[in-house]
Amino acid sequence: MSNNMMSWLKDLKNNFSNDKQLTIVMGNEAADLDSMASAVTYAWYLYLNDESGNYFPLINIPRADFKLRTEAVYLFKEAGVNIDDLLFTEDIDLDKLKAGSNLKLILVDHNKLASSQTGLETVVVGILDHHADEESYPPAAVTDIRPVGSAATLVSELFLGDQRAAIQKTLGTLLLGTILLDTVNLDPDAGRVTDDDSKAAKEIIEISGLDSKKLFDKLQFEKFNVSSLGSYDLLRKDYKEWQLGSVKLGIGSVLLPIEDWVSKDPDIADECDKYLKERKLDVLLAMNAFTSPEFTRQLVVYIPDESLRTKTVAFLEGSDLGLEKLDVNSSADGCTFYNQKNLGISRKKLQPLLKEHFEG
Ligand SMILES: [Mn+2]
Repeated sequence: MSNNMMSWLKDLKNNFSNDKQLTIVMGNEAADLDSMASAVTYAWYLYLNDESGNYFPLINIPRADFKLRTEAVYLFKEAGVNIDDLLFTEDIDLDKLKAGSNLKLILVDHNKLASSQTGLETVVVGILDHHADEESYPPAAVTDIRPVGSAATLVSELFLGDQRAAIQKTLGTLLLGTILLDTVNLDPDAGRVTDDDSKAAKEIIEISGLDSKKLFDKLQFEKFNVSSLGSYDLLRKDYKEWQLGSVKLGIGSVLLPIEDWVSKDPDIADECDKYLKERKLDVLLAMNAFTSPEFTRQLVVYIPDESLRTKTVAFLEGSDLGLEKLDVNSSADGCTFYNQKNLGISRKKLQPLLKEHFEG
């Protein structure tokens, strides 16, 4: 038996096989920090209470996407967890396991499977979640679905109940960090925290001695710290695309001033071109938004087709965005850069304007 979470994870990864009976504990497909931390810690809890159970946490995204969750990269590292020891979607063949009658599923941080995973409903045996109950699982599944601020609170309560000795730095950091980020540092004004979250967090702070203010501030900073990401990852971190008539439009939301982006990556136009071609886009926009110290919006336009570019740029410059051309000292030929004076137009508002323009 392993009583150390890090060595348990390493053993799990080394002994993993798609050909034996497993109980997979997984978070939702958005794979935010809560989903990932709750899956890992709940699987650890289940193992501590049933060593023969073969509980495996699954991070429900491809490994290459993990680095986009910069707050999770920080928290797992701070906790001492080696990302190489975690299982991601490409490591596990859920359909094969199910076909061999080798799969049981426990869902955390969601209670309805993603549309790409609905074939797995019949093997769901347990759920730990804080979203509205969609009652989309077998009646025999054991569930704890309560509207608290974080699924990590539900996992914390289990450890506080009968595995208090396990609440050391690694586990405490994962659970407390997640609860704090989800509840905006237990702030009632943010409207996320419940009494259960506060109670669990306070007990973990007492037992682990962790500094909650320091942990929250660092997590909040890392959530918006995209300095580790290159242009390709900056574009896809928070990205949406639409087919609007004959035009395929992609808009990335980027948390960095254009000036910083361009000095980080002088080849920004090449990267935009690669990104656009890979996704077969006609129009690629980046909406930059950041606070430094004032909240600021900027816009990057990349459209290789000249006639489409001329028309689209004319439309954007004549719209309510309040665009002002930005002179950027770079070899970024092909990209057009703007300051966006109208701070009220987010991606959610710009998309319908472009839909009308391209489809109208
Ligand atoms: Mn959650």
